[in-house]
Amino acid sequence: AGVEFGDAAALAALTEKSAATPNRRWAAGETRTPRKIRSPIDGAVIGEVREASPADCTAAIDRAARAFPAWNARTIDARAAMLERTADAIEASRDLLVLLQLEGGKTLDDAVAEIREAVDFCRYYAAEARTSLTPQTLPGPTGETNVLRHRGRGVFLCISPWNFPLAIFLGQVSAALVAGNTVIAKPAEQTPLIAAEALRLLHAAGVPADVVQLVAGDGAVGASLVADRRVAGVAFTGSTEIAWKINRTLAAKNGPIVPLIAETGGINAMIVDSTALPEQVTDDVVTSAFRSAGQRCSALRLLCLQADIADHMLTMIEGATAELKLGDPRDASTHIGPVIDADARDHLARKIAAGRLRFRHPGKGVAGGTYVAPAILEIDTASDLTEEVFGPVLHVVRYRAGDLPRVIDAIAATGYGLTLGVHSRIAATAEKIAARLPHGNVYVNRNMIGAVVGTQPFGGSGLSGTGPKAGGPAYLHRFALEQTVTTNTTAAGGNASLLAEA
Ligand code: UN1
Repeated sequence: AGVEFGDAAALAALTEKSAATPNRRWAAGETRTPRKIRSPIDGAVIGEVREASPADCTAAIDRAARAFPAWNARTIDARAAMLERTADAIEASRDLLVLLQLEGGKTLDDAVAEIREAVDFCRYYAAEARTSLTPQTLPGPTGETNVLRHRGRGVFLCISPWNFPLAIFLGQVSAALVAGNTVIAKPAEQTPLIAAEALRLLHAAGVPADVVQLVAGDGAVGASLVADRRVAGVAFTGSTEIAWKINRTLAAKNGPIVPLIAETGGINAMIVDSTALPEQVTDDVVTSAFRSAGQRCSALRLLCLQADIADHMLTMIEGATAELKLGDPRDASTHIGPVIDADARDHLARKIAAGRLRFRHPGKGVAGGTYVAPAILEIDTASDLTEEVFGPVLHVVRYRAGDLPRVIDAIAATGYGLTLGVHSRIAATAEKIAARLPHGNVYVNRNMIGAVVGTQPFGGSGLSGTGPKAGGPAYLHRFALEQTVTTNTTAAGGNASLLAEA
């Protein structure tokens, strides 16, 4: 049987909606010479972006800083209502679906799932703000009141990745906005058009233009934004290397000590012992490693198979992988579309060429596009995989039952701690493995991707990031300034003449 990736009902509902705006010219950004954006599907030019200069960055932060006091003074309810209106608009937008495919190279299933996730982020943070960001009176001695309240920090910088150009972009931005911050959003240079369309919907929902601004550009633009002393916090999703750079730039300012919320990569492992159910393992491995062409930070990278079932499992996994359809993601029957660009494709080709190839999918993709056929590489020990390979490339290692502790140690030694999978019919085995590793999301007897907002808070530790988890109750608090107000309520405290003398 083939592998089912998607929600057919959701897909049908979306495609019944109004047609996408015909012949629309997509554009993002305001200044500079336009740069053409090409689709990873076939290389066709789909729009253009005008990227920011250093002066544009400064001017955008000026406007955001001026807009902050009034935005911060709005009620949480008013800000939350704008996110909810944005969520409604995203659900109704056919253009976003089109752009997720054209610019992001997403399959229909992935594009629909991403729209769902973006909507969930907006609604979840709106609801969370209404409950957890409202002032709280804390218990204390008589004669005083203690109120803990949350306000915005100032200008928040949101730097988002190309692999979830809508959901992560809006997740960061909506959390920062509802907490009272004004926002400079710097989308990945590969996907500015989707970000521009999301921004348009935020503005249409009532968020003032200077309160959330898009600054398009490459890493140099991001670096100049991070270096500005007025930046009161940074939310970043992307590579561990860039998170290090951001950390260094923030520290080198010798300025205010501001929060960095970083969500980075992983060498995500799944351990499969000989008690696991082979059909379930097959489905979950193929989904975790190859859905979204493996371009998720949560994706399975290192499959650890107990030696006595390894050959049987690999035969099943290879059979299921061979059934996946690689090709134009606009075709509803396609499972795997392109990788994001030629650099990614060439990097992955080098990694596959350098490895010990066990299996290669026969697909080619569409001419002019950037496709990578799924590959399975074998390695001798778990510690042989030392870097994240971001694409449809799965590394497999065999272990003997007595060697499980060494496998766990090797996974710990990567320094990453994002997702971890365990397939075992013995509950104690899963618990033992999870207890010895610092991973932020542990998946037992299921696939390892697609964390649900509000249900499976997502994020890791160590080289995988700082937390707090996106889509979880602690996330918003990191965007907020906490202020504890203690007031003397005795006669002395209420005596205005005493205050005047002080
Ligand atoms: C990422 O790929 O950058 O659970 C993070 C998941 C997604 C991963 C998002 N939330 O698959």
